[in-house]
Amino acid sequence: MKINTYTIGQLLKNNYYAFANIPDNVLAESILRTFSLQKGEKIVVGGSSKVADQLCLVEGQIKVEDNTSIIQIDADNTQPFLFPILPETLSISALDNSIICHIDSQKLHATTHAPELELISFASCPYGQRILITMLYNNQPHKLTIIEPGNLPDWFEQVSPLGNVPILRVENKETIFESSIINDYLNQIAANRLLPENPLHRARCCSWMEFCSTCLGSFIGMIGAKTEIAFTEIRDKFLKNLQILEQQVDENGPYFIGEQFTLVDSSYAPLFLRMHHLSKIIDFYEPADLPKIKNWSEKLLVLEAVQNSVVGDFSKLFQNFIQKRGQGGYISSLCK
Ligand SMILES: N[C@@H](CCC(=O)N[C@@H](CS)C(=O)NCC(=O)O)C(=O)O
Repeated sequence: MKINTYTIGQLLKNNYYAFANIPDNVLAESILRTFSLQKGEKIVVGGSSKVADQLCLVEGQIKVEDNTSIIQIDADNTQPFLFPILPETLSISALDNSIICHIDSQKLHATTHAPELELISFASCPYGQRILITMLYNNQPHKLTIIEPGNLPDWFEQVSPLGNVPILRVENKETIFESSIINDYLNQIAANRLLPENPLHRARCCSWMEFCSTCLGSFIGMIGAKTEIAFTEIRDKFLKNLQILEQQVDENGPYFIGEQFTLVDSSYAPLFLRMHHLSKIIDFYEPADLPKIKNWSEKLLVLEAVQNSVVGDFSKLFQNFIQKRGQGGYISSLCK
């Protein structure tokens, strides 16, 4: 009998995904996300038929090959493959013995040792919201500590060298700052990989995440503008950047790079949410001029992870933000 040893990477390269003994409580969706499954990719499912059924539900997106009978799980490997306990290796063979593979689970090892995470942020902070979206999308257990600008706790200075939020406290000792670095860390420790593997594609995503920070800076500048003229000037610059972004968004969506949700999406969702709310106060742009961004934004704003990343009533939060940040400014004058 021919025995091939595959690593996850090799399986991916061969367009094969193998899942074994998946417990019923694992959602098919999290499997799809974990492996960033794309249209037409082959998938072999063993174990829970309920999960296999769920995967069949997304047929059309995913081609499910003979979902339970094609593989036979080694009798020794009765542990769930994905969560919560990963065996060091897992042997899978087809009934006709045409495929035997040992999957190296090292890449997924992180899921068994999830560190304790605490996000420290302001309720209104879009950079903190990025982190929250990433954690919610990845189903990463976390504690959320909301602090107030202008009323910072004594310990804050110790954990935030730049005096900014968000801050991620790990295992109640190490702290990390800067939202893109935090997101990158979360992505590395999660089973889900919210960035492409290809280094160039990955770097491209990181570039556009940086671009988002510039857009957010302009957006906050619009809120703070003292006069209508100052507002219009910043608005024009902001819209010019959105036009540049529009060219970069995948033609078919639904996400920035296409079918895979990435950190680019968790970065822009807070901006789109704020744009949506500012539009209720002032007609500051025409969504039809940015059709790809319009579709992308609509898709993001209905995602559960995005909706649950809002702390309290966002309308009120945004109004308060305008009153504080934009005190005496043009936008705040429109709210009275
Ligand atoms: N580049 C930083 C920007 C973070 C930032 O600007 N945070 C704001 C809140 S949204 C902040 O903490 N400002 C200090 C303050 O308001 O006291 C990141 O991406 O994490």
